[in-house]
Amino acid sequence: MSKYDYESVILQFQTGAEFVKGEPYGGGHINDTFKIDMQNDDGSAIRFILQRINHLVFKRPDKMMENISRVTEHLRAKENSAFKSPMYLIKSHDGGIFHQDPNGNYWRVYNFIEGAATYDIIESTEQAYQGAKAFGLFQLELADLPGGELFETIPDFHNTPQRYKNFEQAVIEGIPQRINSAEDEISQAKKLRKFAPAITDLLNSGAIPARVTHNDTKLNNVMLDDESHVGVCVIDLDTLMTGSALYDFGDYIRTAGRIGAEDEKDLDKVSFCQEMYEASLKGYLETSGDALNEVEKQNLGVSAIVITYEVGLRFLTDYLMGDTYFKTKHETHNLERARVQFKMAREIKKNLNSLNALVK
Ligand code: ADP
Ligand code: GN1
Ligand code: MG
Repeated sequence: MSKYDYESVILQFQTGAEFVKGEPYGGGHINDTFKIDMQNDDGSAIRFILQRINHLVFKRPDKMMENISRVTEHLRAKENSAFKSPMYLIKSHDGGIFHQDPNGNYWRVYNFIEGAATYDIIESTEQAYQGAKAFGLFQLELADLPGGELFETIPDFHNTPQRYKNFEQAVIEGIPQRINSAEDEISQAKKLRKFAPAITDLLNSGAIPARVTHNDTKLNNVMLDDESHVGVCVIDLDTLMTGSALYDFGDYIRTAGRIGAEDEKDLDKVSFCQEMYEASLKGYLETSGDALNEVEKQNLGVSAIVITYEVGLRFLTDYLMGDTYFKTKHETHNLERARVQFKMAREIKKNLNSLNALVK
């Protein structure tokens, strides 16, 4: 039984249907997601996604929801678009785009995307290709988002050098026993340090442009059609803000280019797969390719190292600091996740020359 009363929360929204049941859903590390089954007046079934926004991570849920509303409306309003996103926010009874309960929790509701699924682990090159295509199209469709810059939902989110500093701080201020037990991972993190500024330096020098980006383009944030495998919806729009396309491409590779789970304990089961990379690159370039500048294209391979490393640093930092950010299922969960990222970063690095050769 969840500690939340889904029924009273969902009744705050204009679903037009009766509550039947609710249950926790999905494998996200940040928000609490629930699948809510309801019934229309005519007896037909309808489902919704109800989410409790993690307001410790997103300090201005109201501003974040404005971003999401702007983006979902923009994507839905597009004429002749190659990517008309089917996801929209259900308004609350007072016309708002979220609801705050008496305990201070922030809630939102989306229509449930039927006939499609997300994958935590890649299963085929077809999936890798289709997911990358969807993220590429999504990126293209946001290039003409009206209304000025999006609110920065998490400052310095992809500031990898800053993530490195936070890690260094955690090695000083973290839980002493955890620092001792993570000696090996701390040393791995230090060895990859030169990759930290690779993308931010390019952004700061103006060699690559800042764009409206998704910033959390992991494989399980794109829904693929159950039959055709086509990417039908990009989800998890919380971190949409100004950023670099390189972080988005790289984060997709971090997850779609990986054989094995993000938290696999047995590192022998984890590897980087160049075939998955090639399929992803193809999908991404077919869609976003023309919009990228030469420097972006030349740095697609390295971007996968940078973000994989960045996420490894974040998992390790969270482990050292006592698991205050990512949801964990056991004591060493974040440490195991960090190990997988560092192994992946090293493997991508080993293959970098051949990855770069794929982009003419
Ligand atoms: P988190 O920020 O915690 O990662 P997500 O927004 O990614 O949360 O949602 C968690 C999971 O819930 C997704 O991986 C997906 O499987 C499922 N999900 C989210 N939104 C929808 C939707 N509109 N329709 C169907 N499934 C969804
Ligand atoms: C989190 O929300 P979710 O599970 O899709 C995190 C990402 C990390 C990812 C690692 C807001 O993504 O930045 O890359 O975990 N999201 C946030 O799997 O911090
Ligand atoms: Mg997610």
